[in-house]
Amino acid sequence: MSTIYEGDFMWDQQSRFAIVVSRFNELITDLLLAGARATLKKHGVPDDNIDVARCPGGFEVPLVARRLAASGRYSAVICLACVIRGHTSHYDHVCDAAASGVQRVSLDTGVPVIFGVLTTDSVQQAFERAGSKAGNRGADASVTALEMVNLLAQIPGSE
Ligand code: INI
Repeated sequence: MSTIYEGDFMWDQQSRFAIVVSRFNELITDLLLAGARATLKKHGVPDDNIDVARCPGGFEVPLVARRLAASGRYSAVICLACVIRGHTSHYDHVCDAAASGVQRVSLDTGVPVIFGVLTTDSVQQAFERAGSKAGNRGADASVTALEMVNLLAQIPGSE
């Protein structure tokens, strides 16, 4: 008999969520944070079950996420940052470090660590993805976190 595992967005009372948010491009990351919080709240997660850690930039996000994920306190860690392309290769280094770091933390700890990091060519593109015409990547990250927690709880051996 075959099994299909698929998470829904139900929230289990014991679940706690951590959000790591960078201060770099704070005008935008504050909007991502608001979107992430509002979406968790819409799905029934009380503020008391959401902790927030602020860090300097996207480059630092994986280390903070790792500490939070390894603490055993959180069902998922949501990572929020905003990297905007400049005139040097700095952008690429920060993006690569953030993306590979977040994925590594997730695979190393077994905790869903969600990549809600905007990587855009302009400030305008970033605002569009932080609550204006192209949705809110922070809100999307919270939906992904809820689904991943639910999905992993169904798969044997995931505890
Ligand atoms: N950090 C960001 O989160 N976004 C950026 O756009 C950015 N730019 O463009 O430089 C950025 N740089 C800082 C970096 O994340 C580190 O905080 C810094 O290099 C110290 O390690």
